Amino acid sequence: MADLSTTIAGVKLPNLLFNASGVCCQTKEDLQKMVDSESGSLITKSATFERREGNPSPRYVPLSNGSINSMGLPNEGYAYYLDYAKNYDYQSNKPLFVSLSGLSLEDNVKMIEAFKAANLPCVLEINYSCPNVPGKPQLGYDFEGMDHSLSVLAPLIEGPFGIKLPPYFDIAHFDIAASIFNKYDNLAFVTCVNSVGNGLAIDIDTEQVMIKPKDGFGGLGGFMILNTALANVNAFYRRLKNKQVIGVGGVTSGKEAFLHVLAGASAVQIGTTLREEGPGVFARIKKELSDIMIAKGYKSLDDFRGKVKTL
Ligand code: RRO
Repeated sequence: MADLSTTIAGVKLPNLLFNASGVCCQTKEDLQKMVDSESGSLITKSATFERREGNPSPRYVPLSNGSINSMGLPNEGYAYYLDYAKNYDYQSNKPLFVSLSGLSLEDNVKMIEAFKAANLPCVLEINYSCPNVPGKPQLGYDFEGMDHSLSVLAPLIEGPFGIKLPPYFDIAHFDIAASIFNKYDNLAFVTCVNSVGNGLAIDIDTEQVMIKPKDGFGGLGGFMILNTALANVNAFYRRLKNKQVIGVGGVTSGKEAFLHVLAGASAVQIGTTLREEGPGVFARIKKELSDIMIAKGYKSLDDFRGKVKTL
């Protein structure tokens, strides 16, 4: 095998692959499946201050080239994940990331204060990009709001942390977002991308939308968003100083994982393919990526990270 190890926010991962928050990570049983898999790390479902049921079902549907979801932030409440993080065996297990998605800045402050008081070696990923809570626009598209949130949360967290971003589609937006992120020294990584928000899937036979919440509107994931994901990874890789990018979107095989690293990713998360295939996906994609690297003569991720050539 080629060397697939990486370091994120100063934490060493035995390999670059792990789950995208939201998949296989809501309950302790889900998280144990991630621990038992060949992933290099694991991340919890985005937590809110209180437990949430989420939106009515059907709220996730696989499509021919990806998926659509409007889960609505179902989670056990932050205290559940804090308890999990407190009892996690950091010595003998892979690193743990915890995703937080407060419905207000005050909720994020309260959750972060609780994690800080516990003084744990887990890494926080603050989710600025859930597209599916009715009546709550995502902060990732509100640059002033995101800057204000970071100005409060970054000093509070103190240590290295990351943020989960929505996809951006305009060069001006990459520039504005990067100029904000570069102001915060302990913002160690950005995770690009969350699902492409508010797509619509329609069944031609029934002439019905395919998921129930929000009249069928939901976040798109899987192979159909690969090129949007690669663009966001590369755009931020080029613009961010002393920060890392975690790539997510469209990874179905070692090939797409390789492309994410070539675009600049230091780690790669898997969402839709994990949901459809189960945790065995990590062993498969590790092997496929290693085979590609060996065929190309690359020994480690550093040999080709961010080295995509332009014409
Ligand atoms: O729970 C969700 O509906 C959800 C979240 Br929090 C997110 O960040 N991204 C997504 O596609 N779904």
